[in-house]
Amino acid sequence: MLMKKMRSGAETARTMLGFHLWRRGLKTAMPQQEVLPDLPYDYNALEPVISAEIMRLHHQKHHQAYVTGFNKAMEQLNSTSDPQTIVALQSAINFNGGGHVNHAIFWQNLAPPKEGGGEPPEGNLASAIKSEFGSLDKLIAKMSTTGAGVQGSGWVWLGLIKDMKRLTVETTANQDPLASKGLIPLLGIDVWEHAYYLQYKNVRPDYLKNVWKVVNWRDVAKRYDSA
Ligand code: MN3
Repeated sequence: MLMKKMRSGAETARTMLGFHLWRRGLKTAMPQQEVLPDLPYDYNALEPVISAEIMRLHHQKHHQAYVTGFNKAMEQLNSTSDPQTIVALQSAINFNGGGHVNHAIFWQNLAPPKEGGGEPPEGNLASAIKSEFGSLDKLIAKMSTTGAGVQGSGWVWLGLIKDMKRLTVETTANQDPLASKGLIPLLGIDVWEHAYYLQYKNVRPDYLKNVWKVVNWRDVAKRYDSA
């Protein structure tokens, strides 16, 4: 009898707590917070192409800052109905949200050589590259030249024009995602100085010459096949 009473007391408490949380949830209905995704390899796994120091800072500081900035802006967005405030928040959302999206792709686009980094693509993607650019080497040359020419901070991309099923090389400024050009991102190379400066100093073309040794074409091909 006593046991039954205790259990029912605990049940009541749980129910009340649930109701309380449910009410709080209604009041502050908020999208789930974004979190920094883990790297799929160790910080030093891309050496000597990209140093552990760069990878650690790039992931723990830069990517984390985009995640934090995006969450903060979304929190502010969800706690206001003032149009001026909402409009003013858009650039923070685009910049930080774009940075989060772009880096999440970038980490997957890379792999240590012992896990397939630098190995040429096979299958449908290999055929598509050959028919669009002539050869993988020509695509690499085109992306390297295009990436070196990005003024200031930005990205060079291999993207897909979905309705035509055609590949294209494009750039985006700052943290604009490739989707802002209506394209599907397959491979993105970060050409912000923070991606290479500690190791390559001002010589961005050297970074762009070496980065291909750690490009994960298997991941790029998977994105192509599932697009
Ligand atoms: Mn970056």
